[in-house]
Amino acid sequence: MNSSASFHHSDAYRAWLGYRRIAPGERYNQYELYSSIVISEQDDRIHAAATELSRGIEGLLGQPAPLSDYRNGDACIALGTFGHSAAIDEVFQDEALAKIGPEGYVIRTNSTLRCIAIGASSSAGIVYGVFHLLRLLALGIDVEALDIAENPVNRLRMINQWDNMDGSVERGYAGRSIFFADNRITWDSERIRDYARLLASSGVNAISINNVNVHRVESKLVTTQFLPDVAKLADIFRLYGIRLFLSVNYASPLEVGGLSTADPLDTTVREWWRTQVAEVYAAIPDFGGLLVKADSENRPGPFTYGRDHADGSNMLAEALKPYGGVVIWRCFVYNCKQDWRDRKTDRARAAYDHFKPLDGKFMDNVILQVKNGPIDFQVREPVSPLFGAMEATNQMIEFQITQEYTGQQRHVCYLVPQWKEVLEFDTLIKGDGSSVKRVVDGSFHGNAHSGFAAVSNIGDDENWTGHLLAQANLYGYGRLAWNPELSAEAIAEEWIRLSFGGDEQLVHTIRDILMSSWGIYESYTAPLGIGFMVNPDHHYGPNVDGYEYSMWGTYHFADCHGIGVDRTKATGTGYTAQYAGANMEQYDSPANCPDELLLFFHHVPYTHRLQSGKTVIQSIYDTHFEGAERAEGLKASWELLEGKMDRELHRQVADRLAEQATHAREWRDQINTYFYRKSGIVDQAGRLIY
Ligand code: GCV
Repeated sequence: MNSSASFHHSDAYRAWLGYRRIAPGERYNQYELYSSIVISEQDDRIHAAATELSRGIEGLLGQPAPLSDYRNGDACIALGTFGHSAAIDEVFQDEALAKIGPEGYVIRTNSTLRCIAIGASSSAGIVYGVFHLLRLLALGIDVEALDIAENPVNRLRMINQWDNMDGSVERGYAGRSIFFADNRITWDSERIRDYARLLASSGVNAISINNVNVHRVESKLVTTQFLPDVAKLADIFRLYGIRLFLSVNYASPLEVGGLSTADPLDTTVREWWRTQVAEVYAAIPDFGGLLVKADSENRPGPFTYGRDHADGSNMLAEALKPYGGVVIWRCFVYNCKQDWRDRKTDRARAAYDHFKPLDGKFMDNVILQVKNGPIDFQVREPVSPLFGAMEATNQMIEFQITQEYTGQQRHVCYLVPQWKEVLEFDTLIKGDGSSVKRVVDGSFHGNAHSGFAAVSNIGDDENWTGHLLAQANLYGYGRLAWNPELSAEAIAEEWIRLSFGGDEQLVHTIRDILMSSWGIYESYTAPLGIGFMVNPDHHYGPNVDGYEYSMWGTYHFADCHGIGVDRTKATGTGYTAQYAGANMEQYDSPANCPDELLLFFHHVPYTHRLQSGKTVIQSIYDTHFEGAERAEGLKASWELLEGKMDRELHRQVADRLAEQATHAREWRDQINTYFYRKSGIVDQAGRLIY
């Protein structure tokens, strides 16, 4: 049993599904009218949706919403799939329904019938529709004349857990795994169900439950030893429209299959995977598929056998194909230890160099999962040039909700603005309008599969995410995957109102904190696109030369002459050539490169003038001072909210913001001192000589 069970009823635990009581008055009276729920289908998922609705209404109105039979003229909320429910078919008789896809829904108020109807073509659509209606009620929206039709923009909206079966979570900052302990699957089914509710309410429809670094014990998840328990997890997620996936170790045939090879072209290996996949589908008929990290960071892969990643992934795809499953193959493939005396080898180039030549060689149920940037979830990176560059290959984007390099949930860093910037980036691959969001929604190249994945930020902490404000990233990810057109600000505001209520000062204060947080974090840590500067292994900074994969020097090449990585075509690693047209030209030129990425693309003297007019060294200095000051400001803003929420909640965030402010000063002082010395602008005694 999970240790956090006793916390189940706290506000922090309920997160954005708190359904707090609304005050008596106009809205209360309006909502009260619709407090009985009608369903006419025997379907577990529709029942789960009705239970959610009833629970939500009870929270909001203080009285339960009973399930009742449909009687024309009785006010109700009716849920059902088209063609299977009298109430639904009475309300929805128009053409618009043809536009509702497999997970879409329509919500409509029919004042004659005194009914709010949620209709969909599948039970999953009903789940999403119910969460949408509950959101409206919790936000106090008028429901007298609703007419809403929604379809998700992205087909796959996936969460990747990096949970290990020993109960630890790789890059987890919110406690232990809620899925595993002591090399077994744990049975806090209430907590897992609540996680499924949180995910479904934001729009997520897929989850891989184990770390992409798959150890021997997790390799057995696809075997009969663990499949019965995995199937129970799949049952919980299925209720909320979420399909279960597993990460697999490429060397499983060796590790747990007793074979002498994992060569993808070996017939016994292929047969072994076919058998395992058949066993998985016997246990979980709607299993989503397999997620693979291969030939990366010491993980095994097809390279061991002289095969490429198309050979490797197609072997698994073939086994999954008869069941409609997919292989999600990560493109995070690079040489771990870089010898920085060699200034041509470049980790940033690796994904494109490995995968672009394989375009067209992957089966149609393989999806390449590409990290948003070419390095590794830094606070600022350019967008990976691989997006859109493979016309005949399915691609999806990978974000990191867990804040590995963005404050580890000890600092507030609302990441939705960063993700929005990535999605809006125009790759220019087919001229204007070739945005990343169109590549990952599949419309750009007309792909069969595509979508979003992100590394989760939850654990068994009472509030799920360690830092309470980090819940906004989990919520925001799901909302953005459902609809990338939503603004970061609108998502933040929605999350705040749902989580804390509608006090306007509170809403504005928290929104400002969230919206400024990414920029603040960037400015006191690693501005100008410099990246890393964190301690080895745990990746919490500051440590200018700490990055563990640089041999013989620093990642950023800072010496007395200059700083930054030369990735230009003429004199550098040639990485800029992976971008199309004007993007390539802009990044290749130190004069035109955006300031925020200058040191990612160029090695320049400290006296180089940025587009802002400042020199690089002055900018580093000022930015760190401003960042630390603004971090202090976040703490002060939060103080003003004392008394506006539960004391414990307030204190928890106040403590983290205080730690952040202290730590921001530490970053400021270490980074500024380091570069001042390095640049020769101060001597060892700290005296200015410039
Ligand atoms: C799961 C980074 C992280 C690793 C992670 C890896 C990946 O390198 O530090 O913990 O491994 O990314 O995405 O596979």
